[in-house]
Amino acid sequence: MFLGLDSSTQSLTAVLIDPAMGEIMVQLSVNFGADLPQYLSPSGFIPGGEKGEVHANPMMWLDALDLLFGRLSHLTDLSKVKLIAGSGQQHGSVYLDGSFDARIAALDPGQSLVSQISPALTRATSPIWMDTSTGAECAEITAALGGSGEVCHRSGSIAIERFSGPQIRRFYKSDPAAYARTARIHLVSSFIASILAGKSVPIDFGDGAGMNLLNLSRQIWDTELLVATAPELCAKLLPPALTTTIEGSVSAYFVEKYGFSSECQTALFTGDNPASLVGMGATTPGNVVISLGTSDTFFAAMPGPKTDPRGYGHVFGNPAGGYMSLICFRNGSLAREALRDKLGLDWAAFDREGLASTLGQAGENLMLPFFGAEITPRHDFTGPVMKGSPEFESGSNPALQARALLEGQFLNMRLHSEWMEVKTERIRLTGGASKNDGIAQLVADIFQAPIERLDVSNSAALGAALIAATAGGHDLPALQEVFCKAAPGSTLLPDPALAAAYQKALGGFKSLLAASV
Ligand code: XUL
Repeated sequence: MFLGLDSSTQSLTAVLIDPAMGEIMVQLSVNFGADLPQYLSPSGFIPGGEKGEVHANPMMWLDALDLLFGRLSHLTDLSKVKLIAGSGQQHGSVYLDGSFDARIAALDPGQSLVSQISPALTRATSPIWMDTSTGAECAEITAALGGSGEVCHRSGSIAIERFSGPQIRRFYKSDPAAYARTARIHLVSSFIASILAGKSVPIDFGDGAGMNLLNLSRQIWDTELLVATAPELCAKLLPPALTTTIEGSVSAYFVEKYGFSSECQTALFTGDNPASLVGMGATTPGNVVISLGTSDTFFAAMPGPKTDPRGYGHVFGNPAGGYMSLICFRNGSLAREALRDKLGLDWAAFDREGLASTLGQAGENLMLPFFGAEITPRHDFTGPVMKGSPEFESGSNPALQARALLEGQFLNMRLHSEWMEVKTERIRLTGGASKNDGIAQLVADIFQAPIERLDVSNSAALGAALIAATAGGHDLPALQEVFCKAAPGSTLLPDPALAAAYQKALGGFKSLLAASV
């Protein structure tokens, strides 16, 4: 059996798979807020941060690990686990002194992880991906490199507030003495992987690319970016490595305490988005995952390290080899809900029947579907911009606005993923709104690609389990055939009759955007 762990913002999840049976044997989560209330982090982070700071207590992640393994060991025989891999929320960073490596090499199973590891922290809390406090540091790194284009070309993204490099710089500037005491900087992923392995292990290419520090095409830390970020930084990071690298046996702490076999191996951990790409069965170019949530995200495999010339998209390493894009759209469900409420509609207006009443006007009315600040494209919108028939613009026929909002969201996605130059052959739709057949059909029609929906609920943890099995010698495409199947009856085909209308609408959308920002 192979174990995948995912340490996400709100929970730590385990997925245990048996490739021979083709089955998920156990899925279990520890919820940080509900299960570890002593950390006062109901949503997985410390509330009330100032100036855009969003931090979490890294010891909470370790208590969650002890709790999860304790519960798992009652459910299943962990001695059957051959290999463990995992993923973590991207960008979060953990700061440790020179005692960390010795501490994790000699963990006493009679004590908790937290009691043994917490003395090694040089920074009590970890900035996580929701943190937006590093605007000044992003500007400084960008200036040192000679502009955003250069940072993007090297690292796969322009300097981004939540990315680990700018966060490291902010720590160095605000507490240089603690920074100097820091011997190791880990990501959430490599921190947990190190504890399992009983030694500091590298950051993988998937998660490492979310730091503004990795040279994407050379797959090594980028000297100029390191220098622009903070002094002596290279010495605090191990050289990055492939996700499927096996690091050795699991630490004796886990063998003695939870019954893992001393032969159980550990692989590197990656970011939750690269792991989701694996768990959604989308690691080969041509496959796209669109996740519909509070924000919408678009991610897809890419063969080469191409970057977004406009700097909106990010490029990470693909655990299966090659690269992947990640593009976030802030106005996701938030915008769908805002329009629903504004027009007094219910969700039926956004479903198959509601949308059928306006099918004749597909692509005819245009909406820039932004109810507030957007990051793709980056602009402080104050409300949607509309261009079309009077009954559309006035809202006298609300169904037209429901259609145009959804069309606008997916035309915007199509427009802002063109830089990848990878033809979309299949889209796997996930997240809350993906169950809506009306929305799913509209996505199929706009991208002119079939839509599939999977029965997968923990795609990052499943992806991690598949990475573990792959590192253990199994064939990833064969595993994905079994574990990442489309749910029966979930596939929708595009209507070729709408291709021309949406091609024209894409041009109109682009012009309207150019005129509005
Ligand atoms: C990606 C990002 C989030 C985190 C948390 O850039 O910030 O998706 O990985 O899930």
